[in-house]
Amino acid sequence: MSICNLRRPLLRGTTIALVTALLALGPAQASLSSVVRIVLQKGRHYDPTDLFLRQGDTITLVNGDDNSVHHAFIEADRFAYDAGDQGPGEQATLTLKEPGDFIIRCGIHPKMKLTIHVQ
Ligand SMILES: [Cu+2]
Repeated sequence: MSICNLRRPLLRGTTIALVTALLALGPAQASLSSVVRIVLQKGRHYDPTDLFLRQGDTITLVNGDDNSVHHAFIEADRFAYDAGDQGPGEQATLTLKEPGDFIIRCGIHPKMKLTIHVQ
């Protein structure tokens, strides 16, 4: 019984040290890895309407409307993207693998445009 009481504080100290080490690693890894940008689909607009990104970055498209469905897509020479129908609150992701300028449109709202500039 006395052995158990002695071991508990030691285990707790080890756990705290491990968590501290992981927290210290987090920001360093984030700065080296790709970026995730949130784009809102709301009121028949993309917000923002222009995005500057690097290859490997990811866009998360979020339908911020209460009632509208959106359907983001890209038709480019080198690749195509189709998010499918996104109901209110739903998300879709797109990872950018090709450099260049591309326009993300909406299959339901023709005036919705988001220009992405990928380096
Ligand atoms: Cu739309």
